[in-house]
Amino acid sequence: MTLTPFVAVLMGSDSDFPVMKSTLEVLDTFGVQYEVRVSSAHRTPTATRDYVLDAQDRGCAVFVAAAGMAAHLAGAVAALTVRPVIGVPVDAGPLRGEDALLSTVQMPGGIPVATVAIGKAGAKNAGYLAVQVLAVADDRLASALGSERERNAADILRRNDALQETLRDR
Ligand code: RP5
Repeated sequence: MTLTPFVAVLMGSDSDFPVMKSTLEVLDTFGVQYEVRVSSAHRTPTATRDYVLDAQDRGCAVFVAAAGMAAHLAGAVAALTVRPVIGVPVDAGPLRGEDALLSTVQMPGGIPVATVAIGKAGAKNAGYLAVQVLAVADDRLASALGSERERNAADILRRNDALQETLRDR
């Protein structure tokens, strides 16, 4: 039986969801299948473990794991699977995500977490990175990613032209 690869998006709390909507928007844009779970490395360690192992068995190709503060979720997921794990440090708490960034990125050798930027910008890039991983074995996704980059480049050139015009008319 061939399993359809999907992305598993985990977050330590439902309070992370407003940030993680940015990941889901990107996955929706590219028509990628995903599952979303609230699962905490600290509050529900056994459920997190059970979900990761089950998702891997069912064809999860990439895990995205988001957490704030002492953000160990991505690392805990990475310890359980050899699938790529993308970590999103969430800007929760008084340190505004700098604590989560260091907790997520400073993994020991052999257990990597591909860590993106803090907050919504990182969540968006987590979506793109997950699509890029899937695109290694999916020509439709690779072509859609390429087309989007071309549109983005054309948009920047247009904005530069508009700025040059504004500067000329000053
Ligand atoms: C982390 O603590 C979660 O990922 C969240 O970013 C933060 C606060 O969680 P709540 O107290 O809002 O549930 O584990």
